[in-house]
Amino acid sequence: MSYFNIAIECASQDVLREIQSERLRDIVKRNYENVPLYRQKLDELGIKPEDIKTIDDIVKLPFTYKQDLRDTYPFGLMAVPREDLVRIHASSGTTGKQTVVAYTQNDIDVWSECAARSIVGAGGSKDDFVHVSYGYGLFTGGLGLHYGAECLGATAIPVSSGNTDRQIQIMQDYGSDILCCTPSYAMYIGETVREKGIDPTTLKVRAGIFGAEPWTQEMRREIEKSLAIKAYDIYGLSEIAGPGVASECEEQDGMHINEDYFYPEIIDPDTGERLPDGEFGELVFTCIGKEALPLIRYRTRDICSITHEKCKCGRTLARMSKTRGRTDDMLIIRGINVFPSQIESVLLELGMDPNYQIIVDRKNNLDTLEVQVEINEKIFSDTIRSLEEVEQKIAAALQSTLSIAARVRLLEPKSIERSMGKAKRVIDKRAQ
Ligand code: DLL
Repeated sequence: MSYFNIAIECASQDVLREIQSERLRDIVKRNYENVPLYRQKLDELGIKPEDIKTIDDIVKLPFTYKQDLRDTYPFGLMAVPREDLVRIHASSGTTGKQTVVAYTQNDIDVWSECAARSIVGAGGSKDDFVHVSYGYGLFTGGLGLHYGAECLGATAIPVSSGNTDRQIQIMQDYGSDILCCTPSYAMYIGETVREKGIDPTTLKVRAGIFGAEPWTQEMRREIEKSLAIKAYDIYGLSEIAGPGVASECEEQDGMHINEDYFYPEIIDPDTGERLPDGEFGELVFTCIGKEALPLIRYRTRDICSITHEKCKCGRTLARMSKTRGRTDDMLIIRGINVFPSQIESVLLELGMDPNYQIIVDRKNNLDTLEVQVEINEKIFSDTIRSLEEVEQKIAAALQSTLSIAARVRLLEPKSIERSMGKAKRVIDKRAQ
């Protein structure tokens, strides 16, 4: 088993707590002194930086919301002078104003180390070619993994997203060892490899580091099969750092959170109360090691659970589960909570490919749910069943999982647009 920074990744809880406490004291003080919004929030609660002594005191601190970043757009929450910033990124958010984030040189170094830990966690080493097909630009995916690869001493191939034929050509010609992209793009690359008649085992690539959007265990199996690799999940968000906030090790049993820099909590999104290990709730991060934007108790809106149990890989860093969606992507259909990931699980379990779209509408004051999914060769070759029967079977499975009726429409292969970045699965016409 290899680690990038064994002293931290396998540290005892006491050592970690010591680091976390010291860094928390530091960022609370710096935020109080340099960021008007934090001074105001703390003053309103009657809290002074001296009141924060250990990491357990974190519960006394106020939350930070995406709206706070929007209200202070673009640079109002920075805790350092403008000239100390060396990099800007922005959220890929599709609604509202973008949120802008910035980094000092030290922040970039911290983030790069975290991304390097992720690559090692996925079995990578300095001898590998790391093929980066996340987009480069304001989105953190491309540059995040790129700097992680360089920090490790591996060789980054900055392909960026798009031009799938060229991606495959480069994989073949250069011998890429590790592929980094969104899981939906990995599916598409796998599909293209198959269409070109290339045997995936002839490609050198052995692992993939896929994230930036939710994906299910079923989708992992599909990707692993189509590219003959092991597929690892990586989590991050621009407000906190970018890819590498957490990622899977070779056990593929939860994503290790780099909690020496990003202190995690799970809370009940309605009451703000902290929840124990194992319970699902909203993930909240405090950027305890950052200089430019050391956010305090940032509400990610991602829903997951955390465990502090030691992993079989030897790492002691807490692990987060795959996300179950976001508090804001949960659909409420006829009063019932529906997560797109539940629909994806049902489809994949029934042998469909993850090429689907969820369309929610309102007709005669009643919410409607339609799931469109492409037929694939497996279904085609199954001559015993008519397509109508397949639709009915999927509808019945959705009804039993979601407790809500859905109309299922099978579409021709390739009729749903493929995504090279984050896939857009849900079209909610009620909001338009
Ligand atoms: O998506 C950073 C990233 C890039 C992560 C490349 C992993 C790989 P944002 O564009 O700010 O940053 O979007 C952050 O994406 O709050 C989650 O809702 C979602 N997300 C990111 N990674 C995962 C994942 C990047 N592994 C938002 N599983 C987050 C589920 C994820 N959702």
